[in-house]
This record gives sequence, structure tokens and C-alpha cells, in this order.
Amino acid sequence: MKRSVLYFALFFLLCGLLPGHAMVHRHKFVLKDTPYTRLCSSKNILTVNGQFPGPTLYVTEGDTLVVDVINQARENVTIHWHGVKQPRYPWSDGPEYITQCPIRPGTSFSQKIVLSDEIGTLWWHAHSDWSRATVHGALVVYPKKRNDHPFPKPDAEIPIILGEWWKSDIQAVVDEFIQSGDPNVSDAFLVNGQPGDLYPCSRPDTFKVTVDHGKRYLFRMINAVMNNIMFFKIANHNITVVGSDGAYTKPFTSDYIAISPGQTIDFLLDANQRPSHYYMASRVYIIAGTAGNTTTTAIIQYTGNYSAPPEPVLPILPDFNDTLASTSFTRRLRSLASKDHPVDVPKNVNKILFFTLSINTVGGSIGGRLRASINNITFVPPRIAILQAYYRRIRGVYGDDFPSNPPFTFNYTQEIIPQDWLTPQNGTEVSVLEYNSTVELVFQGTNLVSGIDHPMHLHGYSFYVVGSGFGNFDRDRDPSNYNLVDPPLQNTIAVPVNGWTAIRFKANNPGVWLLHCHFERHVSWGMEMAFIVQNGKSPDAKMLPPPPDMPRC
Ligand SMILES: *[C@@H]1O[C@H](CO)[C@@H](O)[C@H](O)[C@H]1NC(C)=O
Ligand SMILES: *[C@@H]1O[C@H](CO)[C@@H](O)[C@H](O)[C@H]1NC(C)=O
Ligand SMILES: *[C@@H]1O[C@H](CO)[C@@H](O)[C@H](O)[C@H]1NC(C)=O
Ligand SMILES: *[C@@H]1O[C@H](CO)[C@@H](O)[C@H](O)[C@H]1NC(C)=O
Ligand SMILES: *[C@@H]1O[C@H](CO)[C@@H](O)[C@H](O)[C@H]1NC(C)=O
Ligand SMILES: *[C@@H]1O[C@H](CO)[C@@H](O)[C@H](O)[C@H]1NC(C)=O
Ligand SMILES: *[C@@H]1O[C@H](CO)[C@@H](O)[C@H](O)[C@H]1NC(C)=O
Ligand SMILES: *[C@@H]1O[C@H](CO)[C@@H](O)[C@H](O)[C@H]1NC(C)=O
Ligand SMILES: *[C@@H]1O[C@H](CO)[C@@H](O)[C@H](O)[C@H]1NC(C)=O
Ligand SMILES: *[C@@H]1O[C@H](CO)[C@@H](O)[C@H](O)[C@H]1NC(C)=O
Ligand SMILES: [Cu+2]
Repeated sequence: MKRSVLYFALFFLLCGLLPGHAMVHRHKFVLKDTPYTRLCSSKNILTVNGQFPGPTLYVTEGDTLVVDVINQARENVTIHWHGVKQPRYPWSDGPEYITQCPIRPGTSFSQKIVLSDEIGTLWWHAHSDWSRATVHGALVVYPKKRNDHPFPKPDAEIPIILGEWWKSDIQAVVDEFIQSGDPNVSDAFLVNGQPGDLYPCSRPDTFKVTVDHGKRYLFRMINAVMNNIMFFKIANHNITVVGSDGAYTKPFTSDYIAISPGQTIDFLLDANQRPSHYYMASRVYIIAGTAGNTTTTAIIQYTGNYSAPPEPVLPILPDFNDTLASTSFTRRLRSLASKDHPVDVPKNVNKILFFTLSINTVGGSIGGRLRASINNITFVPPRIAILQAYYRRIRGVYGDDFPSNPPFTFNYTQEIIPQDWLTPQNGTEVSVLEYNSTVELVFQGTNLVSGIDHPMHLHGYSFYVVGSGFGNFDRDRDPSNYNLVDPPLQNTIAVPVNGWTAIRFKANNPGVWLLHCHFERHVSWGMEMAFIVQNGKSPDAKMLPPPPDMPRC
């Protein structure tokens, strides 16, 4: 009897079912072309398991996922786990030709996704060409003790994924855009895959959330849009932001959201208004041009017996070009920095990097073919993944001379830029960081060709956003205003147009990690680079070996 109890306990222990024990979850992702109809027309899109948006995965803090990615489509694909640090295990991170070669049609790759301290909302998406337009989904990370949130317990939770729809095949859009200047703008923005009431042929499928008066809802918002920071607002309701990028934030109340592509925002909605139907709406923030007529909507619908208005109330979003609305929302994000959720901001920096972010042209004239660069280097993808070349010491794939500073200092935000500064250099360079170095990286937006915000995303890490401002970063003046007390912990941060943002992180995750703008067109133009974080001395500070089924080039 005693013995069987022991076996029983052992069984549970081994299965990881005892509370506090990390679980391994297995999933299958089948990539295939699937017909979908939007805006009155049908086309085949690349999906995971036939779903658009793709499946939501649920895990608990510290768990591990094993996802068998099976490519039954006709194109190369890779999958990235956005915001998962993958300690010492860059092999499953996903960016094409950085950490892996593509998963070719008819082949598969079993990806191990290792969570550590991430908590809240993250996501996954394709990281090859523009296939993330339709290949993406939410990754929800619960705290170890379910409902042990540092905010009031929500009665229900709702993932909200902002996306985009092109009537044409996405590959055709990319092919055309590589030949010409700017990509065609999409034909619709989406909430959870649906354009909403304001677009043709969309009304019956508009996404609806039913709420009970007096209850509280946790919205897990992901910006999976390709090329735009988005404004979002719910009519007649304030919201309380409680998390971003897989970390808690100090709660704050706002009547709108600005969210970068790549970023996630968790917020609470108290259903405390007159029972009715209300729109939630989202549209682009852009500094030049026009937003066009692009508002995507979903509906908050109270339960109960009342007469609903003929149309839900539409919220008034910030002006499409309201830079202050975008940057001031982002600047309100703060870490909890509480006893239970302390911050660990690096204080003594021993590696300082200063990266300019520019739009460029080939041939040096405005109107020439567009490129983009970091420190004046347009990234040229290698033919073999950098991680594999690094691990196997294959020479000639990349250089390790990525400059810590731009080639020369000038007024980066000045209005008139000499034409002969506009052409960048090409390169496949990495920046090498010693294990455990404490890094400060200042992004400086430039006005080359034209200034624009850049949502910068770092793989393998979360970083503290210690400061930001407009104009040129001033090394003598600006660091004294850094927030080292409760800076937000992000993996994606919008560098303001013609401004700067300073981040800090400790390089304690060895591997090859991509840094890039999360505007897809800027990546296509070359706004990316990679870090190699060297191994430390102790065995637990070294990269783990690759899995046997690593895709080959
Ligand atoms: C891009 O837009 C132009 C103008 O509307 C159109 O003629 C062209 O077919 C579009 N290209 C793709 C790939 O959809
Ligand atoms: C575009 O504008 C028209 C006219 O104002 C309006 O009826 C339509 O709903 C708008 N569509 C979107 C997506 O904003
Ligand atoms: C939202 O917050 C603003 C400012 O805090 C306040 O003036 C307004 O009354 C609030 N609205 C609702 C619907 O609670
Ligand atoms: C809803 O309210 C109306 C008027 O207040 C009433 O006539 C009707 O019976 C109610 N219906 C239900 C299902 O309670
Ligand atoms: C935004 O655009 C409108 C219309 O194009 C213009 O009148 C306004 O001055 C712009 N606002 C800003 C802050 O640039
Ligand atoms: C840089 O250029 C901007 C825009 O022309 C100007 O406002 C600013 O004063 C200049 N800064 C310096 C340090 O010259
Ligand atoms: C970028 O590099 C090219 C080639 O060396 C040079 O001509 C150009 O002036 C540089 N531009 C800037 C802004 O550094
Ligand atoms: C960089 O590569 C592009 C082609 O991708 C080429 O057109 C351009 O001339 C190259 N620039 C330099 C400075 O070599
Ligand atoms: C790295 O830093 C941590 C503290 O932040 C320290 O505990 C560890 O010993 C350091 N490791 C090395 C190899 O320097
Ligand atoms: C798919 O990936 C393989 C391996 O890297 C490469 O040789 C091939 O050119 C890729 N195909 C396309 C269409 O990019
Ligand atoms: Cu950018």
C-alpha cells in the first residue's frame, strides 16, 4: 500500500504535475496553404494548422514547449518565438539565415522553446520573408500560481491580435516591392483576423466580445501588423495597462493605446458603462502621408435586456499623425519594481554602443531605390545561418566588425542632409559581446531620406528602456535623466521619429541574437544586425549543442 502511494507520487513528480514543476508541452504546427475569404474575395494564405490567426498556446512561467513544425507548404519557412529568451539555446529562435536555415517544403524541424522569467503575453510568428503576415499567434504565459497577478483578478481574458490583409498574394507584394520603391499598403487592418464593420463584406464576421456589467476583463493585445505602429481605443471606456512584452508594468489608466509591431500590451477593462454595444477601433499612426480610410473595428457587447443603438459608438482615435500621442503613451510604461517583482537594471555599464537608424537610397539621390541601415551598414543576409557558421567555425560567412558607433558624427536630425551621405555600405557584420558584459545601447533615429519611428526588437533578451527623447542624444546631458528606478522591461521599443532611445541589458545569454526594426519593409531594406554573445567560463554559461534535426542550407 505504502509502496503504491510512493509510486503514485513519483508518477506525478515525473509527469511534472505537482505544482511549481515546469511542464513540457508538445504541439504540432503544420504549415500549409489554406483558402480564406476577406473583403469579398478569396485567396490561399500560408497558415499554421489551417488557422488564421494561428493557434494560441498556453504555458506557465518557466515551462518548455516542443513544437514540431511541419512544412507542407510550397515555400521556405521559419518560426520565431517573439520575446522568449531561450537561455543558452538560440537554435530554436527562428530568424532565417541568422540562427537557422529555412525549413524547406516537405521537411520539418522540432523546435524546443525554453521559457524562463517571461510572464504575460508573448507571441510567435514566421521569420522568413513576409510570411509572418498570416503566420502568427499568441503565446500566453501564466504565473506559477494561477491568478497570482499583481492586479485584481480578471473574470475572463481575451487575446486581441492586430493584423493586416492584402488582397494579393503576400509574396507578389514582396516581389513587386523589391523591384520598386515602397510596398503596396495593405487592403485592410484586422482585429483577430477580421476587418470589422467599416470594410466591405466584413460585417457578419466582425469580432465581438460579450461582457457582463460589473465584471473585469484582461485583454492580451499583440501588434502583428507588418509596417505600422497602431493606435487603439474602446468607445466610452478607460483601460488599465498592467503588462507589456511578457513583463508586468505599474498599472496606469488611459483612454487609448499606442502599440508597436512586435510589442504586446496587457490591459484590464472594467465593464462599468451603460449596457450597450461599443466599438473598439484601431488604425495606423504615421508621421507622413495619410492614414487613408483604414479603421478596423470589433465590438464590446454587454449582456442584458436593453435596446442596443443601431450602430455601436465609435471611439475617436488620436490623429493619425499625432507623434506626441504615440510617444507619450510609450513613456508611461514602467516596471512594477516591487518587492515581489524587483528590477535588476545594470548600473555599471562596461560596453557602450551608439547605433544610428537610417533610411537610405542606392545611388544617393532621393527617388533612388530605398535601403535602410544601422550605423550606415545595410545588412546583407548570408547564405548559411550565422549561428551555424559561428558554432562550426566556418569562415567567410560573416564579419565580426560591426561598428559600435556610426562612421561620423553630425546633426542626425537636421533638415537638409547632403546627398552623398544617403548611400549606405553593405555588410554582414556582427557585434561581439563578452559574456556578462553590461551593455548600454543608444538608438539614434536620423533624418536621412526621411525621419520615421523605428520599433526595434532584440532577440534572446528583454532590456530596460532607461531613456528617450527627441533630437540628438547628448552623452553629457541625457544619461543624468535616465530612469534607473523603474524602467520598463521590453523586447521591442519604438525609437521616436528624429529622436533617440537608450536601453540597458546584461549580456548573460550566449548565442547569436538578431536586432532589427519590426517594420517589415525596413528589414527588407536592411535595418538589422546580429550580436554574438560569447560563452562564459563555467559550463552553465555556455551555449547548449544544436539539435540533430537542425535544417540545412
Ligand atoms: C499594387 O498596387 C497597384 C496600384 O493599386 C496595383 O496596380 C498592383 O497590382 C498592386 N500590386 C500587388 C502585388 O498587389
Ligand atoms: C471609409 O470611408 C467611408 C466614407 O466615410 C465609410 O463609409 C467607410 O466605413 C470607411 N471605411 C473604413 C475602413 O474606415
Ligand atoms: C477616463 O479617465 C479620464 C481621465 O482620468 C476621466 O476624465 C474620464 O472620466 C474617464 N472616463 C471613464 C469612462 O471612466
Ligand atoms: C426586456 O425589457 C422589456 C422592456 O423593459 C420587456 O418588455 C421584456 O419583456 C424584457 N425581456 C426579457 C427577456 O426580459
Ligand atoms: C496632421 O495632419 C493634418 C492633416 O493632414 C494636419 O493638418 C496637421 O497639422 C498634422 N498634425 C501634425 C501634428 O503634424
Ligand atoms: C539639428 O537640426 C535640427 C533640425 O534642423 C535643429 O532644430 C537643431 O537645432 C540642430 N541641432 C544642433 C545641435 O545643431
Ligand atoms: C555611409 O557610407 C558611405 C560609404 O562609405 C558614405 O559614402 C556615406 O557618406 C556614409 N553615410 C553616413 C551617413 O555615414
Ligand atoms: C549594395 O548592394 C546593392 C545590391 O543589393 C547594390 O545595388 C549596391 O550597389 C551595393 N552598395 C555598395 C556600396 O556596394
Ligand atoms: C555574471 O554575473 C552574475 C551576476 O550578475 C554573477 O553571479 C556571475 O558570477 C557572473 N558570471 C561571470 C562568468 O562573470
Ligand atoms: C529555400 O532555402 C534553401 C536553403 O537555404 C535555399 O537554397 C533556397 O534558395 C530557398 N528557396 C527560396 C525560394 O528562397
Ligand atoms: Cu524601422
